[in-house]
Amino acid sequence: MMNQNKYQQKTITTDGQLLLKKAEQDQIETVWDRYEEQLPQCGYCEMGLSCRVCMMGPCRIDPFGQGPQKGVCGADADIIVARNIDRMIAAGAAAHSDHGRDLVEVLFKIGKGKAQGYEIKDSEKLRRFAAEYAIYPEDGDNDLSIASKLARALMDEFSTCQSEIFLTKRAPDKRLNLWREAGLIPRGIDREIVETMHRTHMGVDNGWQSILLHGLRTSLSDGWGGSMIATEVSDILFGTPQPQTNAVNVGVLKPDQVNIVVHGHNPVVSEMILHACSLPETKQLLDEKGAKGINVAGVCCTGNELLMRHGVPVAGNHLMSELIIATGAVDAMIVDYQCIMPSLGAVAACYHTKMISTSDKARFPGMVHIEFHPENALNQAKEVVKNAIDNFSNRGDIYLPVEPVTSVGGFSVEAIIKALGGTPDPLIDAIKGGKIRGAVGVVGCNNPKIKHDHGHVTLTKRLIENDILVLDTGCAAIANAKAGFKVAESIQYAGPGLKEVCGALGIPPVLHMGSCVDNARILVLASALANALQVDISDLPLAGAAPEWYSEKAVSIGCYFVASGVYTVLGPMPPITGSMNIVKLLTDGLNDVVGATFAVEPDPEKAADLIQKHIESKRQALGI
Ligand code: XCC
Ligand code: SF4
Repeated sequence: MMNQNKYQQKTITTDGQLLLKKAEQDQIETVWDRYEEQLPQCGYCEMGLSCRVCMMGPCRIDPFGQGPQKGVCGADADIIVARNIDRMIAAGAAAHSDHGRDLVEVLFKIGKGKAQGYEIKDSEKLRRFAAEYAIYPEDGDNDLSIASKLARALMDEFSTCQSEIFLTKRAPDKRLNLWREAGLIPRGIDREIVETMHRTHMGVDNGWQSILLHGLRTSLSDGWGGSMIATEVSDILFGTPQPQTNAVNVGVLKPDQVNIVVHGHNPVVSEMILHACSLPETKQLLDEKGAKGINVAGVCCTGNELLMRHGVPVAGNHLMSELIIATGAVDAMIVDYQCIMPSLGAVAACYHTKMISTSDKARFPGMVHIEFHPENALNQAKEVVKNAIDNFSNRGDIYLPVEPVTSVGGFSVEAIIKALGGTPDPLIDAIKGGKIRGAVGVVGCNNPKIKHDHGHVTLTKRLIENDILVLDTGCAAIANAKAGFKVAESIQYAGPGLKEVCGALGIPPVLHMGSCVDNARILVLASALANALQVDISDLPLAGAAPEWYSEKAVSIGCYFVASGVYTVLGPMPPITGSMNIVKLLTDGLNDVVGATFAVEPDPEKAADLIQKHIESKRQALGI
C-alpha cells in the first residue's frame, strides 16, 4: 500500500503509476528520481538571482539583504532577474520559430521540386494564406509556384526587411495600435530574438522595464510570427485539421503489431514516417516478419500534430516518455527535437527499443542518427520503418496494463467555425447569453514539481463545471484526453449551460486545438471573437493557464498570451521572485500596458477560482 502511494504521489494516471512500478523493478531511473536527487534546488536560481552572463561572474544577489546586492558589473536584482527571464523568452521563441522555419523550407523546396514525398494537401488554404501576403495567382501559376512565392514572403517575416511582422495584422485593430504605441510590435522574428541576446549582454540594456518590454515584443514574434507560420504551413502541407476520433494512453501500443513511437515537435518527420508505413513495400516487410500490422503512436507535440490531422493515437505526454519505453512494446522511437529527454537512450538500452534521431540540430546519447532533409525524407522514412520492423522479432516481455481512452481532436479554427455552422455567432451568442461564461486556453507541459496531469485535469474539470469552455494544446491536451474529457459524452462533466451548447453542436466541452505552436490558433480564434464583438482581446472573458509548465517555450507562450491581452495563470513559479519590482510589474503593472497580467497559483482549484473571477469581471465590464 505504501508503495502504491509513492506512485500516486507522482502521477494521477493509472498507466503512469503501473509503469513507474515496473520501471522501478526494471531498475530504470526516471525523471522523478533525478528530480529528487536535485533537491533542494538552488535558491538563487529559483529566484532568478544568479547571473552567468559574463566571466567577471558568475554572480549572485543575496535575497536577504546581508550579502552582495550587486554583481561584479554593478547589476542589481531587477536587472539580473529581467535579463534571465528575457533569455528564457528568446530561447522559447527561437525553438518555436526555428520549427516554423523548417516548415517554410519544405514549402519552398516543394515549389522547386526538391522536397521528396511532400505535397500541398490544402491548396485552398495555401491560396488563402498567400492572399494575406498579396500573392494572387497569375497566369501559369499553380500550387507549386504559389508555394515558392509564399515561402519567400514568409522568409521575410524572419528577417529585418520590414517594420512589422505581417501576421500581427490578424490581431484586432485596437490591439495592433496598442502594440504600436507601446513599442511592442515585433519587426522580424529573428531580429527580436537576436536583439534580446544583444540587450542582455553585459553593459547593454540596464533598464529592467525596457528589458522586459522587449521580452514581450520577442514573445509576440513567436505567437504572431514563428508559431503562427508553423501552424499555417503545417496545415497547407499536411491538411487543415477536422474533428476525428483517436485513442490515448499507453494502451494504444499494440501487442501484435510493430509499434513506432514518434516524439518531438515537427510534423515534417512524423508525417513522412506515417506515409512510409502505408506503402505496399512496408506491408510486404511486415508479412515477412509475421507482424499483424504497423502502429504509429505519438508522444508530446508531434503526436498532437498527427492526432489533429490523422487521428493517430497518442501514447502519452512529456513525463510519460521514459515510461512508454518501459512497456517493452516500442520497436522504435523516432525523435526530432524539443522536449526529448537525453535520458531516453539509456532507458531504451534496457529494452529492445531502437532509438533514432533525425534532425541535424538534435543529437542524443544512445541513438542511431538517420538525418532527414526535405530532399531525402521519403527514403530516410523508409529506412527508419525498415529498422523498426526488423526490430520487432527482438521484443522481450511486454507490459501494456491499461485499455486506451477514446478522444476527439482536430479542432482547428476552421473546424470550430464549421461546427458552429459557418460563423462564430452561435459561440458569441452563447457567451453573450451567459450559457458559456467564457473560454480558457489550458496549455503547456508536465513538470515533476507538480503531480503529473493533476494540474491540467483538475483545472479543466473545475472550469467546464462552471460553464467555461476549455481550448487545450500541447501536453495539457493529452492529459485532458486521457482523462476522458474529449468525447461527446463528456458534456456530463460540464455545467448546464455549456452542456446544452456543446450537446446541441455535438462537440466536447474541451476542444483539442493541437500542439504548442498551435496556440497560434487560439490567438486567431480570440481575434475573431474580439472583432465580432468590436472589442479588444483584453475585453473578452478569456484566460490562459499553464498549470504544469516547464519549458522556455512555455515562458514565451505565456508572455505572448499576456501581451495579446489574455490573463494567464501559471502553475510553477517562474524565476522572478528575486525582484519584487518585476513580480509587481508582471502581476499588476502590465494591466496598464497590455490590459492583462500573469498570476501564479500552483493549486489548480485555486487557479480555477482566480480564472472564474477574472471571467466574471470581464463579463461585467462588457455588460453581458
Ligand atoms: Fe514540451 Fe510540446 Fe511542454 Fe509538452 S507542452 S512538454 S513544451 S511537448 Ni508544448
Ligand atoms: Fe556578474 Fe554582471 Fe557578469 Fe552578470 S553580467 S555575471 S552580474 S558581472
